[in-house]
Amino acid sequence: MRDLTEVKGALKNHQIELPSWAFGNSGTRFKVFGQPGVPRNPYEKADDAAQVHKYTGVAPIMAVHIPWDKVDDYAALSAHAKSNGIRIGAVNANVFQDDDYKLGSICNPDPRVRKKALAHLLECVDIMDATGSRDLKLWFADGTNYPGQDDIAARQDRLAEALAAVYARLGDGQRMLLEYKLFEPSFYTTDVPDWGTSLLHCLALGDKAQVVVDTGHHAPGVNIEFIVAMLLKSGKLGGFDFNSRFYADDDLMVGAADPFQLFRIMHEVVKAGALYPGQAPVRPGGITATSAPARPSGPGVAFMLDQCHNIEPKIPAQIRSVMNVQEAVAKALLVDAEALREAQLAGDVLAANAALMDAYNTDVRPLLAELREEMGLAPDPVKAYLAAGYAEKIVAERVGGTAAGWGA
Ligand code: RM4
Ligand code: MN
Repeated sequence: MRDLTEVKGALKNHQIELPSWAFGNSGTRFKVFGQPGVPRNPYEKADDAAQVHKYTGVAPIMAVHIPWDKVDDYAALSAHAKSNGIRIGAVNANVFQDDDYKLGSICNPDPRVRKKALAHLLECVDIMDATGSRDLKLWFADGTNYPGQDDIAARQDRLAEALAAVYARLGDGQRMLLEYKLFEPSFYTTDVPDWGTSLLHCLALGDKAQVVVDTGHHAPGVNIEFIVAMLLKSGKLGGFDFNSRFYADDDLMVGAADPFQLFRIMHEVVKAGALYPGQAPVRPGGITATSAPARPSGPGVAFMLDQCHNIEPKIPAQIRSVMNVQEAVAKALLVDAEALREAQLAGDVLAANAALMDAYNTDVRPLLAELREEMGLAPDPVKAYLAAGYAEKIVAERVGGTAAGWGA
């Protein structure tokens, strides 16, 4: 069992980034169910994100998605976020909702379309300059539906060319995060379908290019913590898009479908010292290593949520999601690293497994409640949010205008 003061210290330093789009209306391709009180613009999204931070104390960042969050003055949006105690995080590019992109964006066979998509990506870097964002998050819907539809290898060349142009535009302290996804909307090939493809491109580009692991973007049964361990070892894990899935890319609340998987992922993160910039790797013999292997230094891993709350109220769902991540992190921090390593080296299968399971089966909710009280917060964030009347206030105030929503 580790020192609880140190565990709480680590939890205070671990920050979670919220997706602006989680606060807008969303749905499936069958129906978008509107909710009263949803934001009409990115400023109101920032107001809602600030509520999540207000009650959790560990979510001071809101990612934006362009053009969904297009504003005239990004410095003003940044200042608005700041006045609410949060900041603008990753800028997510969107090259998948224009008629021109039917056959792809930067991998499209038509050079005119590729040029248009590249211009959007470069515009996103301009926005990063204005907001002070560190990360450009790139996900491409590019792919094909039918064998023979396009040349698989040629599309990779087009992809590499565009990524290189964006990479060259990045300033100091800016990064490019390349997200992979197995399938959807393309059903035969996807141009960045897996971590191998993303990693190959990132390695070719350089230090500022890193891989994003969206937990909903794998085939069923894939061992995500193995991917995480490999990316951490190579210094190429740029961030997570956390969410839960039962079947495909369900974008449900993280930790809802498989909290044990989330724990296993966070165990790899904690071990590698990647929970927050400056965290030392965990090694046997104490909390941190005295002879830790040199790790690539850098701005750290972005712990982002990428979720949609189609049927549940959005702000408390984001609060719940942050709490779910915190619970997994707390359990990962409680792993007795020394006992685990000793058992592993002794080949004691059952003791090694027990070291992990003991931590996972610990009820960390009292510890987290205590942590919140130390931070001057209510012990139960959802309850405190619901009691404060903000939900009723936005329903009353946000009348008229167009509710933000998927595609809005
Ligand atoms: C994708 C991917 C991206 C997100 C879009 C909306 O499936 O997860 O991260 O920006 O959806
Ligand atoms: Mn994602």
